[in-house]
Amino acid sequence: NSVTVLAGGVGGAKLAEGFARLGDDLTVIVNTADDARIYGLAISPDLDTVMYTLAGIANPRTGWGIDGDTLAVLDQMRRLGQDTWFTLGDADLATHVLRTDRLRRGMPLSTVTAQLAGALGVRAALVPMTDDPVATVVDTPAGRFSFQEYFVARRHADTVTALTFDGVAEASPAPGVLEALREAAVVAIAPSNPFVSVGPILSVPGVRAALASSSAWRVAVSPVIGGAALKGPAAQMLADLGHEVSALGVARLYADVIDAMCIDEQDAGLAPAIADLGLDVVVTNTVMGDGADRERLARELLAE
Ligand code: GDP
Ligand code: FO1
Ligand code: CA
Repeated sequence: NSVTVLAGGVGGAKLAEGFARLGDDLTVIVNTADDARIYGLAISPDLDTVMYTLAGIANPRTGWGIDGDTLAVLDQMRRLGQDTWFTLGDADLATHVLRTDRLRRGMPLSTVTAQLAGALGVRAALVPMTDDPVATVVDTPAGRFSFQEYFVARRHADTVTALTFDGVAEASPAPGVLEALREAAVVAIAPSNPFVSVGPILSVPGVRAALASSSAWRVAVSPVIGGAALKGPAAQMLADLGHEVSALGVARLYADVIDAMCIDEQDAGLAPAIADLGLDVVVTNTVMGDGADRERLARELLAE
């Protein structure tokens, strides 16, 4: 089976791990609109979350960062009077130092990512949505914030009035992205945030059209279960931006580019309304705890 997953960070990484455990020929296309520069270093949180998860070294408590990492550098940054709201672990910093150096030498992000993932033993193809700079900007009643300021520094507490993906109109899909959408047998949209994780990927020129016309079987897994997100601002964003806060609200966002919607058994009652959108509905346990859960969900999707 050749499988392509569209992913943000934590939710994306979990489903990608499920497919990776099945040993499929796997490509993961990852959001880069969360990328930030901190202490001059190029940080790609969603790429690193997927990379560390597939490498088996992710922090299981947070989903991001490296398991067992320490904070000596961050502690020293604080002594040096720096802001330390973004928790960069010592081992994690090695990734950012190497990425920053290679980008500065002119290497595309997709090549940097393939090298880092390869060095960590990741077998799947890990591909950024684009090699070009794209940055999510969040408008709120308190002002305009970069994505990480909104999400981490302000703990995604602000009402979101608008989202802009700066640079996306001028961006091109990274090498392999369109092919992975067109040539896969299955394309899965992970249970990632539809607005700030999947939204940027689908906004890269050519991506939405490639998915819309792909002959792959296309399925999206809802990140909203029982009207709530398992973590993060997905449910709040649905509400703030005027959508129904449910798996049906998510299904409506994707209806024109998917064949099937996978929802949690808690939401079985929404199946008829989702079917009315012209979609097949897969109802199962979509809560992914350990690796076995992730693998089971991936297997169930492939069985459809
Ligand atoms: P981020 O970039 O780290 O914020 O992560 P993503 O955008 O990839 O995923 C965030 C979404 O994942 C949240 O809306 C969660 O509700 C959803 N999520 C996390 N874990 C699970 C899970 O096990 N099952 C489902 N269905 N959704 C999940
Ligand atoms: N998320 C947090 O909520 N707090 C942090 O301090 C934090 C640090 C961090 C460091 C490296 C990295 O790769 C990711 C990190 N994340 C942190 C996660 C990440 O920024 C967010 O989960 C996503 O971008 C939100 O979509
Ligand atoms: Ca993210």
